[in-house]
Amino acid sequence: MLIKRPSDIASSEITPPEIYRRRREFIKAAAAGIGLAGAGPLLLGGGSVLAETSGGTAIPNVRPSPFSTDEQRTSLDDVTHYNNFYEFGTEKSDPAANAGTLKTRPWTLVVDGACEAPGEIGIEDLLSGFTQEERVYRLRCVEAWAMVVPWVGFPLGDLLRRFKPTSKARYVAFETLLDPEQMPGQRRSVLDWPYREGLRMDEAMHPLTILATGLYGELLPNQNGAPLRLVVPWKYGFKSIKSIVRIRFTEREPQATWNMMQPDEYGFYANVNPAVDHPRWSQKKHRVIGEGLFARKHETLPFNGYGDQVASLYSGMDLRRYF
Ligand SMILES: Nc1nc2c(c(=O)[nH]1)N[C@H]1C(S)=C(S)[C@@H](COP(=O)(O)O)O[C@H]1N2
Ligand SMILES: [Mo]
Repeated sequence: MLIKRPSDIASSEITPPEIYRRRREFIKAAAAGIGLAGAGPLLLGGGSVLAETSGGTAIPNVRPSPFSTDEQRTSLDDVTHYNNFYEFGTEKSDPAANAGTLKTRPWTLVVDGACEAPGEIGIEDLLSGFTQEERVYRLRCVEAWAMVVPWVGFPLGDLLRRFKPTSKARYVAFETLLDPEQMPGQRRSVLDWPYREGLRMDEAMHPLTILATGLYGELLPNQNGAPLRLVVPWKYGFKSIKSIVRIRFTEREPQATWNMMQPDEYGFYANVNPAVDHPRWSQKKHRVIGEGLFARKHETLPFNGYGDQVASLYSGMDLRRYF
């Protein structure tokens, strides 16, 4: 994500992902060269570096999902070091460096609003009470880069049904933790905290929409939104709200952070649509991080390739207006 004020434009936003990545590899190699290689588990053979804040805990009994893409997966190193999580800084490298201050246990999710059974549920019950599946999804950011990530999680709809939404529940609103002690980025007013997102009820209940608890078979690293984040594969990455503490059923369209900040750039629907350009970028193609600067760009497909499953949700809607 990117906001318009030039002073806020992070250099990693303007640096093409591949160049940014090489710079990191160069720094790693240089560090190894001056003798840090013996310094401990941080630098592993093959150049893979574990996230400084990674959970590193395997999630048991993860089931593969037929919804997964078989595209080549982005390396764990890239997935955990090229992040957007403004609560920990606006540079892509900031979340990996800074998210260690987030405490993910205990963690309670509150579910309320237009439902018959409002309540709370702890992260341990979310992990043990729902079948954890591996879903390999491509997450495409609005700035035209994407990653292919083996998420672990479960359908959001399975959770929502337990709280018995009423007929007034037309939308679902999500909120990230608000705690400037743990999330130092919240001490600056770059965004109107807490980070917020929303889905229409049918989007939230769609079987492709998951709450992720992990990636690459392990609990989510903090920088990827531990302990619980949303992943909606046919929408732009910014819909994937991280470190969720509250879900609320609403009658009206809820506020969504980037939509509030820049309504002409980031629509509420955020459906990946190659036919509708972002005011500052073409949406027709994208790069997958890790494939190399000279790799052919990928054609962006409507709804990020999930049109067969989700296009019907939007029939009759003008997707230029509701972008
Ligand atoms: N709370 C919170 N959630 C967030 C963001 C953020 O800044 N804060 N950034 C969003 C954006 S713009 C993207 S592209 C994805 C990035 O997820 P990743 O770092 O796991 O790739 O997280 C989304 N969720
Ligand atoms: Mo994004």
